[in-house]
Amino acid sequence: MRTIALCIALLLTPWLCAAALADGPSRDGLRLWLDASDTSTLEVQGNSITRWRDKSGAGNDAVAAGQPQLLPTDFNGRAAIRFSGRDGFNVAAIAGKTGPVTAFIVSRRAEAQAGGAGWQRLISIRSGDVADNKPPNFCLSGEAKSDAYPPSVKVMSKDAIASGPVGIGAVGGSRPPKQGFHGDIAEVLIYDRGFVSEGALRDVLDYLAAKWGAEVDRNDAGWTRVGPLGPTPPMSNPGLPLSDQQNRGGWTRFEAFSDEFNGTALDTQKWEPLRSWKGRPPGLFCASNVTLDKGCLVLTMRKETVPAMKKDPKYHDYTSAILETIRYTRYGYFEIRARPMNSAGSSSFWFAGSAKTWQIEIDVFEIGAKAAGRECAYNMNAHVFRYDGKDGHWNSGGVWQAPWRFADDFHVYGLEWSPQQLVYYVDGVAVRSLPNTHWHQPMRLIFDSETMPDWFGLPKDEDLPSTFHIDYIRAWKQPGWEGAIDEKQVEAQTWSPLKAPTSPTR
Ligand SMILES: [Ca+2]
Repeated sequence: MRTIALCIALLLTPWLCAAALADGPSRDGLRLWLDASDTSTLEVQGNSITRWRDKSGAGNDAVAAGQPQLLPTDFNGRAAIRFSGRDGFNVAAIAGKTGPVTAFIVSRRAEAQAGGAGWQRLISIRSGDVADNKPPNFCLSGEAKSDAYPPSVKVMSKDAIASGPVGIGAVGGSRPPKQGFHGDIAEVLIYDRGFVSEGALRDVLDYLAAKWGAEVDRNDAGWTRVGPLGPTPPMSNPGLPLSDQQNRGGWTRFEAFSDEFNGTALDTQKWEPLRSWKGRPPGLFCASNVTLDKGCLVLTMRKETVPAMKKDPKYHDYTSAILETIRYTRYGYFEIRARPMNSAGSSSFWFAGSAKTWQIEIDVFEIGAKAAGRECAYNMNAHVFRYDGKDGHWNSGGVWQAPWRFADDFHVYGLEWSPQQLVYYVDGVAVRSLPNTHWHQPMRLIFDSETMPDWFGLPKDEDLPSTFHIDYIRAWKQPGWEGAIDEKQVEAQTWSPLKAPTSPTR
C-alpha cells in the first residue's frame, strides 16, 4: 500500500518527485554509484567516455575499455552511455572480502541494437579463473537473448560474493571487453549488503524508475532476505505468532488447523495420510511412516521395499510420508516448530488446492537438509498450475541461505497468507515477501517428505531412516477470513477470480 501511495504521489505532485530524486538512493553500504545524468562525473575525449567517476564516496572510479559513447540528452531527457558490444568499464574490487552484494542498473536496448551475441553482461564481478556466472562470482545480464527491451531497472541480490574486479557492460576485469553489452546504460548502484525489507528495496527501485522513466524488471517479484536473520524475537506468548508477539495484526487462534501433536494418536478429524497422491518416485508414501513421538509429529523416510510397490514399478527402494488436513482454508498465519530430516530426502511444509478451473500451491519450505550444497537453502515458492481452465506453470520463488544447517536443530517457520501479501518467516523474522497476486483460493495444509532425485539427489543409505520432526502447528486468522472449508464447497463456490499469470516460468 505504501508503494501505491508513493506512485500516486509521484504522478500527481512533481515537487514530491523532485524531492525524492534530490535525496537520491540509500548511501548505507553503497560502494559504487555511477550516474551518467551527472555529466560532471564523465571524462570525455571526443565523444568517447574514458572515465566514469564514482559518486559513492568510495573512490571506485570506472575506467573505460573500448569506446563507450556519450548520449547527451537521449535517456528520459538525461545523459546516458552507449555501448557497442565491444565496450565496457573496469572497476577495481569494491569489497575487501567475500560477502553480500546488491546491484541495481538502469539500461535499455533499442531495436537497432538488438540481435547481437546472447548473454551480454550489464554487471559482472569475477575473482580468479571461475566464470562470472558461477559462485562466488556475480553477473547480471541484459536479457537471455539479445532482444530489444524498454528502459528497465534491474536488481539482483546475492550472498557470499567474492571480492574481485567489477565490469560494467562487460565481464569483470576483461580487456578487451568480453560478452560486451549492446545498448545504453544510465545508472549503476552496487551495495555490499542485502536489503532488510521489500520496502527498503522499493525505495531504491522507485528512485531509479522515476528518474529514468524506466520499468522495474525483477526476474523474481518480491523480496528475499540476504544474509543472517539478525536479532530474533523471544517467544513470550505461545498464543501469538512469533513475529507478532504484541498482536498488532489482531490474530485469533484458528484451532481447526492447529495441533500440538502431544497426544498418542493423530487427530483423524483434522488429518489424513495418503489423501491425494502416492509420492514422488521412487519414494512411496506409507501411512506407517507417519507417527507421533515425544510430543512431535514424525515423518520418516526409509530404505525398504514394500509389497505395495509391486503395483507400480516406478516406486522402489524408498518409503516416505505425507500428512494433509482433511479440510481446506484460505488466508491465515501458520507457524510450525520443526527439524527437517538429516538426509537428502525433502522436508516440506506446503499448501495445495485445485478445482476444475484452477490449481494453486504455496510452498512455505522445501528443504533438502543433507542434499549436497543445499544444506542451508530455504526454498520458498508460490505456484499457479492452472487458471481459467488452462494448464500452465507460473512460479514466484526465492531462496534464503541460512547461516546454519537446518537439520541441526529445531527452528520456528511461519507463513502469513493474507489477501494482500505472502510473508515467509524463520524464527519470527521475515525472510521473503511478495504481493498476493494469485493465491486467493482455498488450500489444504500438507507436511511431507519426498525423494527428489532431480533436485536433492537420492538419500545415502547410511542416512536412512531419517526423520522430519514437527513439534506443533499453530494457526491464526484475522476478522472476516474464512475458517475451515469442506472440500465440496471448494468446487461449488466461486472464489475471487484467479488472475492470469503474466509470464510463465520453467
Ligand atoms: Ca508438541
